[in-house]
Amino acid sequence: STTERTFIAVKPDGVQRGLVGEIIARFEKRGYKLIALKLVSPTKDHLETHYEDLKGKPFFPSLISYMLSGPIAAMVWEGLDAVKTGRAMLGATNPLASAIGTIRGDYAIQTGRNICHGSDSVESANKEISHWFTENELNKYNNPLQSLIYE
Ligand code: YYY
Ligand code: MG
Repeated sequence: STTERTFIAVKPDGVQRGLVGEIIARFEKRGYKLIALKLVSPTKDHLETHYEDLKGKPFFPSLISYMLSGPIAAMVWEGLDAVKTGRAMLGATNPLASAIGTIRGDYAIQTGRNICHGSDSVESANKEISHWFTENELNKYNNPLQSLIYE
């Protein structure tokens, strides 16, 4: 559906490297609709819940300290197949395995500094969106461009 939503975040390295605008621009230009956007410094608890499925992995502690190393640009994008296409736009988890033309494939080298996050399913997108945003922060507006993007 054209109202599918995904949670996309620019991680601390991406923010500090000045890649927020570039990443937003790619989603804007593709035709996705921006629903929510904020720069946040979440608690350790918040990040551990966000990555709770990875608790127990050897890289979990370093992942959490990486995510705590600076502010994160959190956003929600809406549109047809937003979750799957969002992941395709980010590229593979390991940037060296990401195709050129993807965000990670163009701007990152190592898995532990892969600059961005994207929900991996509609179910986790809904969970992540409500974990990072309040209902009030999810903006409701009509974007007339949608009639040019969808047939
Ligand atoms: O969804 P995605 O970010 O592509 O990968 P996940 O398997 O969910 O892992 C989340 C996050 O953890 C990844 O973006 C980097 C980090 N990580 C790591 O540091 N080392 C690994 N071997 C796997 C993941
Ligand atoms: Mg993931």
